[in-house]
Amino acid sequence: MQLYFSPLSCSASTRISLYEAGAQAEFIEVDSKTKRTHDGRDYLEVNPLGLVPALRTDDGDVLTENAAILQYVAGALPHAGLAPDDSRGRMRLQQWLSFIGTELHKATFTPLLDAKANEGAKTYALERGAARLGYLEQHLTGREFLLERFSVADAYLTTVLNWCAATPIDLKKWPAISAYFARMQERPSVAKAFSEERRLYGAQLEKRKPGA
Ligand SMILES: N[C@@H](CCC(=O)N[C@@H](CS)C(=O)NCC(=O)O)C(=O)O
Repeated sequence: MQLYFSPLSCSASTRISLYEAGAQAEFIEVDSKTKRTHDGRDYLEVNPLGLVPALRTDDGDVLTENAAILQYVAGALPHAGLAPDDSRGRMRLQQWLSFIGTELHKATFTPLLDAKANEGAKTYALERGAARLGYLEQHLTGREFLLERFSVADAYLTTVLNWCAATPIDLKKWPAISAYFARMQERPSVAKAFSEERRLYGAQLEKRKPGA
């Protein structure tokens, strides 16, 4: 498998999932501004939307959309148990992947992290985000994971919660989410993925500095 990723973006959830499974993959870094891979290729030829992640399977198929990629990885590496194998469990997994992708990632964090979003958009996202986090807080109270055990949805949620630090969202207001995020960061897969991607993110910022 080849994973096209940008450091600390939503693609980190696939890296975490691959590490959970102890799977081998090639990680191809994409500069989200220039849309070039680290070896200078045009990423738009892989995903015309220019968005990461994209995953090239061992059969050469290119898959896009985080929720689909995460479910593909879980299915390709069944020994890791990253997705429930019963239909009810799969339905719940789909529910949480959709919630994270639409209510948190796109509706809340994208406007808060986007320099081009105006103050009105950011205020709207913060208000709606607070309600979504309140809902998540209730679900996580008394639970270790989103589902019965660690799944690709936890990998995605942990990746998204990591963006709080770059926004006005203070997770202390939601103690169950805060404790969940702290727990998840202690998982070896998450700690390894975040530490590697923090280094790559720093290097990308250095490269973008004028005169670099
Ligand atoms: N619908 C896509 C959204 C992916 C997405 O928003 N990716 C962000 C990083 S988290 C990105 O590539 N942003 C670059 C850009 O907007 O140009 C998915 O779920 O995979």
